[in-house]
Amino acid sequence: MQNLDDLLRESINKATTERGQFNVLIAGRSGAGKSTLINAVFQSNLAETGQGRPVTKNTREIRKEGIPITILDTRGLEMSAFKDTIAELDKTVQERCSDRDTNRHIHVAWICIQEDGRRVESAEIDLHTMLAKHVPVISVITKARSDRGFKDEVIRLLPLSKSLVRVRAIPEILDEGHRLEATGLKELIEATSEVIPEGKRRALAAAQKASIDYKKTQSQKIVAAAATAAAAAGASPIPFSDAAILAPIQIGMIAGITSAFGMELSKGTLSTLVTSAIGVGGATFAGRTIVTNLIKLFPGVGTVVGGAISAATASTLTIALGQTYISVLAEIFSRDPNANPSGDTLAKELKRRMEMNY
Ligand SMILES: Nc1nc2c(ncn2[C@@H]2O[C@H](COP(=O)(O)OP(=O)(O)OP(=O)(O)O)[C@@H](O)[C@H]2O)c(=O)[nH]1
Ligand SMILES: [Mg+2]
Repeated sequence: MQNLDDLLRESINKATTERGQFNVLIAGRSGAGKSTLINAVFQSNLAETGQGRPVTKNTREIRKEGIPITILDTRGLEMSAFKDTIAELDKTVQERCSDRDTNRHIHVAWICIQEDGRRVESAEIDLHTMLAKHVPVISVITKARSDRGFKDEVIRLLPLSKSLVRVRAIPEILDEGHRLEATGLKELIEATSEVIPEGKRRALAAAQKASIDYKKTQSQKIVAAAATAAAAAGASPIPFSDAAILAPIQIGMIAGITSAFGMELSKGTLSTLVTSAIGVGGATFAGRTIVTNLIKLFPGVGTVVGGAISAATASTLTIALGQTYISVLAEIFSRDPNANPSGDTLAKELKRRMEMNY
């Protein structure tokens, strides 16, 4: 018997620690579209979060409680003193990247250049050379509309960039009433994901709102790990009384997915989900409750033989629960990237789908 309250708290701490913190440096001339891009890609209109804390003369640090990202917003490239801006930034980036805590590192830099200017200045070239010494750099062509060879020009002038992405952060209405949709934001997330450490991808998934698919992909890794753990737990058939081992695995999985989707992970939310969807409740619980309830909910996925479930059933139950929960969240956030569903709403929908699908 384990205390449910402790288990919820432990699961939340673990999910939050494993998700970590993702940090991006966004640089570009004034008016290049940095703030617009930040608001289009990340949760919660981050660029409007006050003025941010100044880090150097031209760099502000933007962050918001509950969102696992820090943005270093750098300006001043258009000024004649841009070399000072770059030298100051060099020191800051170097300092942060040598910190023992990887949550302090800068994990990627986006250099924003607007397409209609069709110019790459020496400030941008120098900045990209400096940054590439410390972090992966991605060239971002903003306000994309018609390339006319500009992309190749940027690739030629900023050769140390790992990739280049053309984006249109906000839809554009052309003269004839024709509408150009926002574009390139998902590609920017994918390109970013490729150059950052695996351990930072969950934080990226959580902080961004441009790609629901990316939230799903990162969550699926959590399900796969939980399924492996569940199978190991069931490798010697689990008698019900020992199945308490499954509860922490599944509660941890639900906590992990919730945080990978970027939702606030309160004990209340997690408790509601766990209580009503998997039928664990009260101050203490026995493993048998969770297994019995899950088998009732997923009658198609496993059997109980002589009071024990097999490794296959343990992992199938875990996968069914995880995938169903991902589908609930994906649908809610596809409809509204800024959604903030309550634990109650999630629990009801999770239960409904489990009963419907299995
Ligand atoms: N059409 C179109 N306009 C954009 C796009 N991105 C930004 N803009 C516009 O460009 C202008 C400047 O954008 P900001 O996001 O404020 O630029 P910034 O880089 O943050 O500028 P500073 O904060 O001054 O350094 C605003 O009027 C935006 O609406 C885009 O993708 N398409
Ligand atoms: Mg701005």
